[in-house]
Amino acid sequence: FTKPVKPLDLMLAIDELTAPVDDEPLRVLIVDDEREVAEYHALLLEEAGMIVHQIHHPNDALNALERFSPDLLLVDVYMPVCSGTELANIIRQQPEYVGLPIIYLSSETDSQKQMSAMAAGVEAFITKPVVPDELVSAVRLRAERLRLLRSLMTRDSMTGLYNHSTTTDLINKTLAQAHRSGGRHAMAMIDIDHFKTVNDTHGHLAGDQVIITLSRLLRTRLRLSDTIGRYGGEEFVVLLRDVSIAQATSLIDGLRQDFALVDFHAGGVSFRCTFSAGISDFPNHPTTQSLRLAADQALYRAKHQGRNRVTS
Ligand code: GH3
Ligand code: MG
Ligand code: MG
Ligand code: MG
Repeated sequence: FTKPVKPLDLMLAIDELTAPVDDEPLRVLIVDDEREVAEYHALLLEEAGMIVHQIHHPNDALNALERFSPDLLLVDVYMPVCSGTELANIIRQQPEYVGLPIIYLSSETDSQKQMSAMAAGVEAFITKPVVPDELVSAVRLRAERLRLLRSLMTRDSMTGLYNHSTTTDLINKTLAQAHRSGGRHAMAMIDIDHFKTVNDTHGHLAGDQVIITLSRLLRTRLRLSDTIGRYGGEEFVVLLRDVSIAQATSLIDGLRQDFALVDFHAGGVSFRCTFSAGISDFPNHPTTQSLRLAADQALYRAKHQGRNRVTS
């Protein structure tokens, strides 16, 4: 489950690594009772590279929001049972969707009705029939803005990894799911060795480069389903899904060996760095806190046994 990478590759594409907006396609949920209209709008957005999910009944909206997790909602104002305005009101009451952009679609041209729709927390009003380019750019602009805001809130700007609180949230979610459906996972706490000395000897910028390189190693070698977070300054936490503690230990140990071979350069001097890691496993340790404690204790042993090693 690892992708091989040459140490040299790690130094490349730092811009890509730290770019705050990921390149996953934008996701749009369309709520419209008229199937043909929804289908046409979906087609326009899909042609622009977005992933679109359609529902035709507003009662399905909350469920679809949770399962599809869109970056934007495109809602028809006139629907039976529940109007688009009512739907926007309901959605705005859910804390997790406070920032979700909503665009109304309607043939309504009465400005008074548009105003009351905007008052329900809707971002924009587009009248049908839509001008294709206008629809696409209105959606893209707002969905990308949400992506950027989300990324600023959830990621560490230097490495692009999840920040401490997001990492904890994601691990909590993974464990809650594992409690329901089974599964074994492992946690790794990773800490760069003698990092103070790296900073003191080679300067803070060189230290930053080491942190960024290790982040890139983690991102390129672990799977998308693994959660990777920058927990503190030069400390990282990884939740590896569906692995035994033995598999996790050998995987992280492979990363340790490769990282130790990376040559860093600062002020005409080249140097190398190592890290130590501690591993714990679920369900042996059933909560984020107990996993973290066990991994921390293992890390402490790795440091005391001489560093540059992985302990469980
Ligand atoms: P050990 O092997 O025991 O982990 O030794 P250490 O020197 O790495 O110990 P410690 O964890 O106490 O030191 C961490 C240092 O990392 C202290 C801090 O100045 C530095 N640091 C934290 N965040 C950053 C950062 O973003 N950039 C740089 N350059 N240094 C950082
Ligand atoms: Mg309608
Ligand atoms: Mg350290
Ligand atoms: Mg530390």
